[in-house]
Amino acid sequence: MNSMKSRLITIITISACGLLAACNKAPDNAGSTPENSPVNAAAAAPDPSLPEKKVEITGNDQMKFDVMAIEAKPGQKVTVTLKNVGTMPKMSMGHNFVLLTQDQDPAKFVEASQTSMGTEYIGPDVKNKVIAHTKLLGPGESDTISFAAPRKAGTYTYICSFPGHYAIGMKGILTVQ
Ligand code: CU1
Repeated sequence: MNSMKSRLITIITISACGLLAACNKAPDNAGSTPENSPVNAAAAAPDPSLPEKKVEITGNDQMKFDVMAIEAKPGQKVTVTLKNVGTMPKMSMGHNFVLLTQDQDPAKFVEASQTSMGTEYIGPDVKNKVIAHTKLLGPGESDTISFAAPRKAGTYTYICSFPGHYAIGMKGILTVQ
């Protein structure tokens, strides 16, 4: 009886491993077009008991966001619209909004992303450090994204990841409290 039970457990364990292995091989959305949806575990559903927080941000040819501080409650739905109000071409003056996880140094994120033009300056090695991001926008373009504010209170940095822009000050802080 006991040996039958243990054999059964062995079989179950083996099939569970098989399933997990299959899961690990699933594609990780590494497509050529970056998605607007959050890409990591912070992509939890927003808390429906909280009102939506709407934020409109502009980015300009001076490499500045006009909104450098956002406040939200843990789990609150945040909708960000970024508009590029500049006139310079996207190739030389594109802007995006990239909200980073707390364990990511923004300067290192930018460094790891500076050659990733094909994925709008979100590097393959650091894309899992992004809570949410817009598209890279040319002059006059805008993009709107929604995400749940992190459940963990604290400060989260958002940046424009176009090379050089973060260093010049194209950044802001989302405070979750
Ligand atoms: Cu920018």
